[in-house]
Amino acid sequence: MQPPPQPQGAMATGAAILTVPCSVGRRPKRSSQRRGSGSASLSVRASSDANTVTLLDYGAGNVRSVRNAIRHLGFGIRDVRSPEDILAADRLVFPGVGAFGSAMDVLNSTGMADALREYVQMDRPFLGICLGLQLLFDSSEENGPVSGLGVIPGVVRRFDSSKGLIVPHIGWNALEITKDTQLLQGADGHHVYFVHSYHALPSDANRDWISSICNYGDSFVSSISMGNIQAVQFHPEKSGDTGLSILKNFLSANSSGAKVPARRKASKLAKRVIACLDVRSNDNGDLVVTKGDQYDVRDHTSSKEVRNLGKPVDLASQYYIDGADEVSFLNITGFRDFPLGDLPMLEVLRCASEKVFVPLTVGGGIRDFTDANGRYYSSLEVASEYFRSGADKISIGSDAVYAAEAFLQTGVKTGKSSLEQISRVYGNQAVVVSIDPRRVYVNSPEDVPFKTVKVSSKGPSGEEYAWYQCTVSGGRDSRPIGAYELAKAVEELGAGEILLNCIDCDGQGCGFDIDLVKMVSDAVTIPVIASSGAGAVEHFSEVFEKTNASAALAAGIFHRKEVPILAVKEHLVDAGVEVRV
Ligand code: 1PR
Repeated sequence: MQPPPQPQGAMATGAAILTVPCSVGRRPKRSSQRRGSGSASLSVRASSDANTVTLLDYGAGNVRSVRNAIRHLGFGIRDVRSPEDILAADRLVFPGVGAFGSAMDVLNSTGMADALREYVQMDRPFLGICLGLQLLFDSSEENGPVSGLGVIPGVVRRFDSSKGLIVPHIGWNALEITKDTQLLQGADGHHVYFVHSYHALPSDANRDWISSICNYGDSFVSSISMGNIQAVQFHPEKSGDTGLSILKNFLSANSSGAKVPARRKASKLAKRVIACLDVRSNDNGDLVVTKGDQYDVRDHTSSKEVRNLGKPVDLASQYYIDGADEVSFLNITGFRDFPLGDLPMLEVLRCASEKVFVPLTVGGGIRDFTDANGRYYSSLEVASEYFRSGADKISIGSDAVYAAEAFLQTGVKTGKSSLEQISRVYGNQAVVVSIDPRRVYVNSPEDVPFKTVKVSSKGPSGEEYAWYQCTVSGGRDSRPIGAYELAKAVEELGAGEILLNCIDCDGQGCGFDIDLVKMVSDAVTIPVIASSGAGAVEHFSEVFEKTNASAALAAGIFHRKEVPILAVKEHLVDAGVEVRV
């Protein structure tokens, strides 16, 4: 396994040494009590660079997006390497990543837990993000119960999916601001991006801390604020302009907040519109965005060239500006090439993540691999490199099909498949399974051992039913498993989301395969992204009205500039579908 990502950046130099007390408290003391009284413990280096923020990256996952957003806003980053660096910080950002229990293990064993408690108790500027909020609480049920930092009374619980609630909570949701804070100025009425399975519960004991709540199944704590201590459950670094302005409110003490009025007040979890870029090298060796018709990406002319619809980073940046809620890159020849040998693709991710402040997913070629020199790479290493290069989620295609087949045959979860390993280390919210099914018509459900649907349009010989046969290697090989069976199996194996393509509909512009999307989105409790076939704005409202899809993805209509993303969003608003505008 590849070592966890290492923090980058420089440490403070030439700073003065002070001493501070080491004690634990629930409520930070006001700033008049900063630095000084009580028994000496950890040394503090005072630094005064107003444009530098200290980042606590304990190496458990990817915080590249947070780094990119901070740098984009014009601030430098100083990395924490020891507890003393925490106490020396003028402004500390703590983007917690990974699982609650392992994060606390690292913080306790390095002495950083005590330093964090002390920093917070002194009421020094602090911004926790996601797990960085949860860790402030007394305890979490994740891998536990596990004790947290104990700064805020209360517990962290898993969302309850037993009544059909889709978990993880992934997407753009609305904040209900309960306390006037500088941090959230400008955020009222806007959507922000969440991705988590656990949440802090509001209670009488922690009411004073809460600055906003959010509703998903139940109300949960979406941000806290007390003196200089702030934390948010959502990801400001992935929440577009709204998130960047929240981050700026924290980074520049004098920022007044972006007072951009919401075009429409956010009220609940929004349906997402995702732009997808199928990427591969063309015959000249240039990495291009291409687009297939039923997965055939070559021109139907004598040249048979790979269609070239633009440059990956340029298109991704444009889609971000145009209002895409997420951008996906699929390395469509990854199944035959080794992704870590594809340095241009990794560079694409790095560059895109510096410009795109909504979630980035990357897929293609995530599997175990032995290169020409006999060096073995695990799928976890491949995924880790994608995460390090700027991906927020990775997407697994072919390898997930093999894992699901093995699981359904044996009934045993070996824990060794790429899907299981990656979701164990990075969390299931970071793992998408991409399904590439092809419709197979049958006369009766009894004809096949797979789940069928009664189709809306009969087959060529009048068949009334179909099953959806999964494929691997970009549709080249068909497998003995249906999309329904695959979706349920990968949910059990740890997938956090399903990207549901349909080879028959890909590039046809005739709409999503509603029968397929409904069947799969009704079968699982993880989010399903409907993909393939969008040709008009009405196709998006149709898929959201008729199925349980959480997001809809399109490629061709955006690349060919036939339908702007904003037109899709405006149509969805008119149709009464909640979206981020
Ligand atoms: O099997 O783990 O290496 O992953 C390969 C990935 O590459 C899979 O996610 C697979 O879906 C994708 N892929 C492989 N070959 C192709 C191809 O097109 N020849 N693209 C391919 C899949 C489907 C969507 C497309 C939608 C929307 N492309 O990505 O963007 O169908 O298109 P539309 O709006 O134009 O209809 P592995």
